[in-house]
Amino acid sequence: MSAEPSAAKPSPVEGIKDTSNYLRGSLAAELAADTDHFTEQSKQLVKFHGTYQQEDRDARKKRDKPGVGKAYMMMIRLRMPGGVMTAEQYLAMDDICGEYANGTLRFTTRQSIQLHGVLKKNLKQTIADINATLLSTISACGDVNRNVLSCPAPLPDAVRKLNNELCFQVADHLTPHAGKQAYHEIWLNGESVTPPSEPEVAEPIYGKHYLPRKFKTAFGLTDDNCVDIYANCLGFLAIAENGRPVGYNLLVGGGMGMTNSKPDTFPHLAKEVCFLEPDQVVAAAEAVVKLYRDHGNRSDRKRARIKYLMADWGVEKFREVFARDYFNSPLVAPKHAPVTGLDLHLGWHSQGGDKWFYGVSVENGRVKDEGDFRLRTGLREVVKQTGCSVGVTAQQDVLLRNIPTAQKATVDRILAEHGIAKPETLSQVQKWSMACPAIPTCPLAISESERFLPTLVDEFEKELATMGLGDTVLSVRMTGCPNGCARPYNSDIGIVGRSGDKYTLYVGGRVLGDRLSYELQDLVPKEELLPRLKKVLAVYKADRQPGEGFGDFVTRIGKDAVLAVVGA
Ligand code: SRM
Ligand code: SF4
Repeated sequence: MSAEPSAAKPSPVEGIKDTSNYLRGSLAAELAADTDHFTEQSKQLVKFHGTYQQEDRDARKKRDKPGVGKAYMMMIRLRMPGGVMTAEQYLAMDDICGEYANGTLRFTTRQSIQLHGVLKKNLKQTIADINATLLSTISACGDVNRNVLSCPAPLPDAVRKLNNELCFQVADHLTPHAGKQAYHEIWLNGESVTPPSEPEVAEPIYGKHYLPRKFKTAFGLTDDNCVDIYANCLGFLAIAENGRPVGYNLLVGGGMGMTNSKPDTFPHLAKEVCFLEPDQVVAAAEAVVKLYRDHGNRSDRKRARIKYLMADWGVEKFREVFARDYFNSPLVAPKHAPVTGLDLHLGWHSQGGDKWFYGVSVENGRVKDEGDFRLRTGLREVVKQTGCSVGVTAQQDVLLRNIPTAQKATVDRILAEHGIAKPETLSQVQKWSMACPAIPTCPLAISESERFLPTLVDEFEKELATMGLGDTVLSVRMTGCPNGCARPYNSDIGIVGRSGDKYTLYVGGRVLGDRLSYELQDLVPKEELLPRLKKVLAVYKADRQPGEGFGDFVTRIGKDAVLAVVGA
């Protein structure tokens, strides 16, 4: 199936992919050169291999001095389908972050781990060391299918088991073919391979231009939407009958990012396309990817995600093209399957038999040692002493898995000795909050996020407790720009960096992740965020219906009523 003819000029990144010889470009030569950064072309290509070129933005302030240039550094992102790794792999990552990165690990909102601050001269060795543990970074970034999500809680049920199996199958199936050979050549001194000239053979799913933009896939559960399935390009929502998996609703077209200067960009939740038998899942994933490959926008990268195809076409046209040209099969209507819950999986949970897992709440996903709070060392010690496997959740938390009953007390002791709080002692707002890294590493950040949210949450939890709302489950998500990496547009409260110390305030999503919020106010000074939210919370407390969540309340009373309360 060839792409629809388009009069619009392809974006420069399309040219880079075109001449890259399946993601090779001049990466090998540039890696070998004694420079501290990559050229613009390689900066784009290196993403497909799981790493981004960044600069230390805090160091920018000193750059006025003569002779001081950019402090370049690389961020490395792992490919970890379902967010799981063995004890050995986790310990190796911990070693690597100490040796080559900034001494921290960062659990991401897509069940992965990022390393920050790796120097280019150490990049090849770092990626080789990661691969030596049988982990990889391939396709963690770039215009391909990225890390596939699936809940890592090892609970003994058939639906979760199937989700995890299919998560691995889809991740494998959508891994680039020629791109994988390039990865081995460049990073692992693999044998040099000349890819076949026909894209259908060299790269049978993607072709030589790969996808128009990034592509994200998740496997979800109706009673536990911890993967935030509606925010994904492609979602498989498990349908169960009597605890047995019977199939999946196929969801397409979720995404969060938007650009302030472009009103035709927006967050969008995935739409239901059809119902699938489990053995149709891999073929359906390939079909959606190929449809997107051929019909996605390749000229304007700000409007290139599959969510715009879904929004522009509508579900009916999407279904028609999908069934006729790609899936080659009549579609079965999706089942009625609303999501009804989300579990953070914190604290102790039985896995059945003699095994347990323990969920640790990790503030904004950052694993570090700081004063008496020694999360990095504490997690390392637990993993070392128990040999437990590790699961990263899409809520930036970590599950320590497969712990025998006899070792539960050891785990509790180690965590306490390292100042790691029990989840039951944390406030709801802290447990349900997330922030993206933003400044100092993210080049796109306009405002602080990970370094600002903890202060705001501390004040917020005090206010909520004073108001008698301490037990309210409330998701607060902050990002340093409108790209939406911590998914602020479907949470109860979203705080999005707009201009330095000013933020756009969103309200009206909810923990379930199945509804978008609305923009309440723009350019809110950071010191005004809490006072304004407090006014709304007071009305919420007085006027809410039994069991009504904050996001539900502000959606019911509507924006005008909320604005009348907030004033300003
Ligand atoms: Fe993201 C770009 C961090 C999840 C939407 N994201 C970036 C970059 C790589 C900045 C860049 O392009 O140079 C950030 C690196 C910052 C740093 O210093 O680490 C970055 N994104 C993250 C992470 C680490 C945030 C976190 O707090 O964990 C998440 C890594 C996920 C992973 O392991 O793969 C992360 N990013 C997301 C999500 C959430 C999700 O997928 O569930 C989204 C919203 C969903 C979506 O894709 O629409 C998201 N990131 C973006 C966008 C907007 C894309 C768009 O088309 O709208 C960008 C900007 C871009 O791609 O140009 C972006
Ligand atoms: Fe960077 Fe913006 Fe993503 Fe935050 S939301 S990590 S500031 S791109």
